[in-house]
Amino acid sequence: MLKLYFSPGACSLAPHILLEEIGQPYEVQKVDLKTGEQRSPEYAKVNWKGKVPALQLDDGQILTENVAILPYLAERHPERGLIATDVLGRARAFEWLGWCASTVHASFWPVFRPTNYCDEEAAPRVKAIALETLQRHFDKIDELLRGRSHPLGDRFGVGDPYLVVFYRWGKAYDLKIGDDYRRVVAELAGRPSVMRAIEAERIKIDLSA
Ligand SMILES: N[C@@H](CCC(=O)N[C@@H](CS)C(=O)NCC(=O)O)C(=O)O
Repeated sequence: MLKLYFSPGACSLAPHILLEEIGQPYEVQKVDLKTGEQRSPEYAKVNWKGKVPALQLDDGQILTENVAILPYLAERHPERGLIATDVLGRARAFEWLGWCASTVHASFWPVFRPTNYCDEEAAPRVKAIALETLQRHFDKIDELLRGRSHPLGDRFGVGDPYLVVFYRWGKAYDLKIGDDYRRVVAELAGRPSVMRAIEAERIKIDLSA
């Protein structure tokens, strides 16, 4: 059985949502990022990178990185139609997931832990600059969602769960969320798979303006 190593509200929420969408039995194991469990010798045996998500496959192998885990889950269940099957459609999915993981997510790092990038004195400024960059990413996401409900195609799929992850983080740091981005997250928040993953992680989606 698949097993997802996750931390509540972390980027591991994206595969958690997808696993719920797929609807096959799976296990979860919480990794407490607040106490540094991700850096423990036990967790290093699971994922030497010290990060969530990590997905344990049926044969015990571990798969890491959302850009790998999300398409893997989607393509394991072609019957769910969670990812395009044509060459360009798949490339579009990787294009979106790559931007989410390597640009949007990475832009949060200096917000979460500015002192990884500078000394204490410069930290507030580094964080403020990162938030300005993130606001531009959020404005772009809002623009991309104008007149549509999904980042890829016209149905829920591999590209949607990241929207929930970033929205929650953006709200926590008072980023301005555009009307279209909020509308799409409100739609996602009403989806049973999203509701179940949110409930399982004991977190919330604040849809207030
Ligand atoms: N490149 C990885 C990034 C994973 C990542 O940054 N996970 C964060 C949570 S959102 C984490 O585990 N952080 C723990 C730490 O840095 O100590 C992916 O996209 O899956």
